[in-house]
Amino acid sequence: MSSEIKRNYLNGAEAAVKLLDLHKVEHIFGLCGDTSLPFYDALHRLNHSIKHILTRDERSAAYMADAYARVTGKVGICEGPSGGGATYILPGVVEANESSIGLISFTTDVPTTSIGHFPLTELNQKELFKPLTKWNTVINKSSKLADNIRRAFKESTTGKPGACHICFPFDIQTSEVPEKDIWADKSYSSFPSNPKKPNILKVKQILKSIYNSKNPIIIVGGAIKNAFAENELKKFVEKLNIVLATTVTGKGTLSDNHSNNLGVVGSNGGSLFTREYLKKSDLIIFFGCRAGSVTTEKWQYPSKDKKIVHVDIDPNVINSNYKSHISLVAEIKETLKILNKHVIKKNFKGDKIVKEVKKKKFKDFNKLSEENSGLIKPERIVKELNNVLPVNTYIVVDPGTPCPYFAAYYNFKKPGRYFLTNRAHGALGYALPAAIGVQVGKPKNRVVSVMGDGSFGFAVGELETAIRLKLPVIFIVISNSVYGWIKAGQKTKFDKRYFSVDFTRTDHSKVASAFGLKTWKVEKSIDLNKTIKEALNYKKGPCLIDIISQPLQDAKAPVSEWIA
Ligand SMILES: Cc1ncc(C[n+]2csc(CCOP(=O)(O)OP(=O)(O)O)c2C)c(N)n1
Ligand SMILES: [Mg+2]
Repeated sequence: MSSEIKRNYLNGAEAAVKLLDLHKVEHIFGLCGDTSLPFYDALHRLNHSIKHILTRDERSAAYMADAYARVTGKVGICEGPSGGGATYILPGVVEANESSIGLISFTTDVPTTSIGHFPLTELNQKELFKPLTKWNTVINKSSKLADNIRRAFKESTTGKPGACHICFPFDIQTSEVPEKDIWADKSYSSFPSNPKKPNILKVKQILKSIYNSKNPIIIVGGAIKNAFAENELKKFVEKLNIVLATTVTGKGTLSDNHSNNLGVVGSNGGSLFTREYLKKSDLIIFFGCRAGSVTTEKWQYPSKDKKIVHVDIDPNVINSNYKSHISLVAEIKETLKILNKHVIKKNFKGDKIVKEVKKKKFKDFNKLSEENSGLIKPERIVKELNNVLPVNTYIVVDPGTPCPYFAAYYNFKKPGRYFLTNRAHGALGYALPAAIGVQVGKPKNRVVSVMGDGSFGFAVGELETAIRLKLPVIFIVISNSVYGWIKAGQKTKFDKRYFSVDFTRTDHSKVASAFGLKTWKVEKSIDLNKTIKEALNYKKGPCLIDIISQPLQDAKAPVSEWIA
């Protein structure tokens, strides 16, 4: 029996485990390290309801926690050790923070007493994470541990949700923490919590401004899905029969076949026809949307002279890109509830407008998706998945070919969080680990991860995690042996001076087979439908379909601007 177990007090590592358990944490994604040993030992020995998901890279742990949080609404928890663990975990922490996703990243560290004496893995974690998180701390006294953990839950879920970071030095993990410190406010275990109510006068002004407009359009970002406010939005849209558009992140807030849903606008997944309607609009209503470069095609559409109404929980977003005629800083679900209380029935003919735009938008897509000759077109991949996948399937997509194609053309038949992608940084290698996070959070649903071959290279190691956990994720690789998005940028803006963008073709099906996955390689369009059906019927564990595809730079992608 170790000396640890003979102690008659609670140490920091045990206190942390108990506090996480009290905050209703059920899953932690992470990777072990020397400085994390007391924490792992506490997880091993104590009675709790937390499952630790061992990952093969801390970057994946953070992406998994991010995606898990996106689909469950619970705070995602990831962890990694000092030094390399802390630097590797960063991309997912940043992605969550900038996407307003509640996440806490725990990293461990060398003992506080060794700082400044060149211990292996020494790193100023406080300064590293500070600009990249909503709140962060290095716990330097065990008496502060419980307060710090409670604060991280509160910060990550209130106001504009975001990512927090706690650094947990080795000696803090082994020091005494008083039992009386162990309590939790469970209202901070999911986000958004303590939502800010809107100013009623502003709500009435917004309604008046909508009634006075002729061609209004609502553009929503990810906030409505994050707040589980899809029904409130639907009610509001239907009462006005107004056109609704979304950012890429907001895709699926209303079902794609809802008669008022114009779909995604912007340079990545928008179309000339969605842009045309935006040009005609005389009032743009942004709900929970940053109006960033992609949504607005670099702030061209809507043009700067349009009348703008902007509602967001983050005051920094308002008036940053557009001068608002009315602005409101409030939580979006609360705002929609009050809007619905006061709104009167109007008819802006949104259903008719959307029908016409969609007819034009899908014309080329439908034709291309039916072609059987040549390399498999991205349009065909979207069409076959649309035809075969059940309505409550989660789809996680990477940048490159997947993002614009699924944003523009995938038809989510149910509203909600079924579409995930990393639009804060758009870093390659998100969809593979994120799909694992989704599957852990939603074990009863099917999850499909669609990635470029570039992204596959970033994340392939995590196939082992999927097989170890027997997660029935369907991985799809769009194999074109090129960083296609960048090659398309060279084609359109640098006069086809192709440079350092092509790579050799990997046999992704063989690689995945070596990890133990069931795999298929598809080279002909006519084989795609039956292969996806087979993958769907395979439920024993993860599987992978390697699709030899038309390179993005040769395709007719719904992208108006390749250089973000
Ligand atoms: C970490 C990271 N590095 C570089 C980029 C820039 N980038 C954007 S798209 C892209 C190419 C994507 O290639 P691939 O995954 O093969 O998809 P394809 O475009 O070929 O469909 C690159 C390199 C990025 N988004 N993320
Ligand atoms: Mg590629």
